[in-house]
Amino acid sequence: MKRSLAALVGAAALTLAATSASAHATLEVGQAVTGSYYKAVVRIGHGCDGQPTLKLRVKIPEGVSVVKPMPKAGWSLDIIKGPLATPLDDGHGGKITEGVTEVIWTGFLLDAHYDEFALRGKLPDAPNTVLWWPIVQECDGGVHRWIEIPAAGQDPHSLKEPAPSLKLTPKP
Ligand SMILES: [Cu+2]
Repeated sequence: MKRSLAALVGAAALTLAATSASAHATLEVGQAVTGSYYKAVVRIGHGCDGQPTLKLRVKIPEGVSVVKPMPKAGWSLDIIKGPLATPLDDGHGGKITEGVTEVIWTGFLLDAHYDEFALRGKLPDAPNTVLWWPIVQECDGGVHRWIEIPAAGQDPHSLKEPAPSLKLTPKP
């Protein structure tokens, strides 16, 4: 009796983990070659406690440059620019000191529906590091802040609202 209950609880925990991983705000592709152009596709699996999503704010990780969001029918697009913490080489002997720091989509997405939001950018040359993409999902009467970053050694799955991560792999 005790054993079967434990097995049941274990199975339930597994189901929960699988559900939350697919339901959070996540990146379609979680790893990419360092220094390459990367298409970030943010997947939104649900609203906030059943409420529809009205706004999505995606913070661009430091070092990601030449960011261009992909326009989306039914959604307006705002691009926030700011000074870069680390100026980047522009490839023509100069420095890029300003860049896109945040992309904001405003529209409407029912909790019952699923959608994807895309942008493209050039990744920094930092192999074997992880870039975190904090996302704030604003709903009609609620908010999800997908901004939690695990501490060293902490299991990201233990976080309630984890930021999506992108692993940079070495150049082939
Ligand atoms: Cu979720």
